[in-house]
Amino acid sequence: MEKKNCLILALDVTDRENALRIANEVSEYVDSIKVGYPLVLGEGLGIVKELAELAPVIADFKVADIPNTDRLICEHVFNAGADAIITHGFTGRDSLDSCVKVAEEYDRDVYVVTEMSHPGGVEFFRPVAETIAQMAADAGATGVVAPATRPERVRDIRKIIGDDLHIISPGVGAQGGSAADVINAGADWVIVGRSIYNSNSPADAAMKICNEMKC
Ligand code: O7M
Repeated sequence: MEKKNCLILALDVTDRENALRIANEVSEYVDSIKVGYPLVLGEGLGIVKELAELAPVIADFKVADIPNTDRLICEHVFNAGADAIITHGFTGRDSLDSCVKVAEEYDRDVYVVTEMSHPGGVEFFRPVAETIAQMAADAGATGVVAPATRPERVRDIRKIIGDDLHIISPGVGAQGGSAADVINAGADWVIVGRSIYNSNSPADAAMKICNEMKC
């Protein structure tokens, strides 16, 4: 993903019409559009191809299965036109290797969740976040997902992965995180959903976040 605005839109609306309207309005401010279960379960995987005409699509399916099932999921998602996939890491190195291998075959990206941004994200993820981050680096993933609600954790995870891997960071706005703070802590991109798609003017909301970050 090319870094221009350091902003990824989390497009968690559930219908095609709203999705395309919002994506069109904000496309000049975002480097990528993250699509996950809410929209794909609402409209089908075909929405990925439509959105990919506006910006590269990150498929957020938090893939977490055995290597063979992960492979099948990644193949479907890349064939549908996604530029990147998000996987979990707690399923282990063989599962992650399977996703990275498919991504290499398709020349696409893989991001691995380290620690989640919501309050419950500290319960099970906190003790293993660094280990998952190290595994993502060792496996040749493109980057990791780390919480904008805890910039200090982004700093910790950056120390583990060094400068070669990217950090994409959700939790800005609706979850209380600050875009500028987490970029200063070492994130490459922020992932923002509700603060943009629930705004009366998604374009203005996206522009404001870009201005805050001065990326
Ligand atoms: O800005 P929001 O809170 O409306 O949306 C944040 C998006 O990021 C939403 O799509 C979440 O599913 C996602 N997300 C988190 O909020 N926290 C995480 O720890 C991880 C993700 C995510 O994108 O995982 C890949």
